[in-house]
Amino acid sequence: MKVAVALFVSAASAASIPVKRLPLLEGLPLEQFGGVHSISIEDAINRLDLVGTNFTALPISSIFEAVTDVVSDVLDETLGKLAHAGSHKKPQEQETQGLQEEKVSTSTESDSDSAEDTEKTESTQSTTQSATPSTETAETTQSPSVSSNQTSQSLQGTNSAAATGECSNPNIRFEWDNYSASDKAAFVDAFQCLMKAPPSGKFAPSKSRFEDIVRLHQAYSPNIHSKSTTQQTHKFLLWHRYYVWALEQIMRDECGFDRAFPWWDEKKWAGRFAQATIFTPEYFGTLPAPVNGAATCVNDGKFAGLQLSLGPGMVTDNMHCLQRAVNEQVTAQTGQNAWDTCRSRTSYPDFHSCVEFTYHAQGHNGVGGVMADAIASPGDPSFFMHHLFVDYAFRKWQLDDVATRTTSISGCADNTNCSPLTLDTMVYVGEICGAKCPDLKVRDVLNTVNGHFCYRYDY
Ligand SMILES: [Cu+2]
Repeated sequence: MKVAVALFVSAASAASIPVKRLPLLEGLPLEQFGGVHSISIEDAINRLDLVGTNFTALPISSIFEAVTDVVSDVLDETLGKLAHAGSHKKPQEQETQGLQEEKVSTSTESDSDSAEDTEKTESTQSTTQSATPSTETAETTQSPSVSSNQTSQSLQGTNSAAATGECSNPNIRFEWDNYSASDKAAFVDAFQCLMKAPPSGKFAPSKSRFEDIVRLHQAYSPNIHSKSTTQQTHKFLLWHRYYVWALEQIMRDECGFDRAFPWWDEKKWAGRFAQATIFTPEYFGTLPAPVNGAATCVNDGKFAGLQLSLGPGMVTDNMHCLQRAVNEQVTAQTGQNAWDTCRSRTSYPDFHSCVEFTYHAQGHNGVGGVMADAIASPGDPSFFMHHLFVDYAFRKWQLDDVATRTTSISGCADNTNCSPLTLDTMVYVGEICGAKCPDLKVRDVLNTVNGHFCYRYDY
């Protein structure tokens, strides 16, 4: 026994010595997460309205000086770190970045076509394209009971500009509170499955298949988020739509997830996220407050004790716990008022800016900790519930003028020079779900029931 005690003491002493990759069981200081760039809804109204849709013509005006450009700072800092890390030989990291750059010039339509063929072959559902008139505005609630029987996503329609019809049998995403307990459990179990699965090797230095998905967002984040209200990319909504859909395919194909997908009606929990029915010990774990200026590790729920190696920011190989730090004053800004304000915007760039900088950002920052990191936030699985809500918002806004908003696009394709965003602008998710995730054009991801996707929401 004495030997055993001595060993124990020895181990405890060793634990007090900083060792690389030692799991960090305490939360990190809040400032390490930076914060997702946000402005108040009043600012959105007063400031973004002044910008209008012509972002390129607007000089950097003093009206924006009061806006804290957190994301820009974080990106500058972390990109600096990445460049620095690159000099330390991080070949995989550079490869991921290089992959994206390279694809700008090498991707072809035929890639997408061949992927589509593959998808059609694999699909368990009919993939004939419906020629019936649009019924999108009549999306209605259906019984959640069908959710348990839905099969894997079918890819319907075509990737060409000629696609006009809707897919015939879209998957339905059910609001969390309309989703059965069995479906909820299966959904969080699918995340666990990905966390236990080995990394593919294509998204190094991720440590699991789940972290592959985090790494994709981390590596691409400079290109898919606006830097500030004056340096925007309006790819954000489109890219995240594809990203969340890619998660769905991975869960289905690699973890046997065979249910409908959920979405989260976040606006009904504004100001009380900690009471939301996703943040419970059965599912995503509770939503703790910060302690002494640091986030708090999540110690209950299906992801209790989860250790992440990616983040904050662009940092890799940095083990830390899944952590949160709720701020209900911030979550209070994600409610109906913000929803209505953004939904009333008539141009895509205006709607996009409103969402990205208001309730999108405040949903991230309000959960806090990992979620308040603009770059590595997918490490908290609740990221996907938040972005399912953002995609729901995008879809609802599109349905308000479906003929226009599912067939046309405008705004900036990048957050430096504002090259025009067009239907032919490419959207990449690093082929993270294999042949189902080819490089696509905006036209392929603009509609959820036509093009590359075939899903809709329960209401
Ligand atoms: Cu993002």
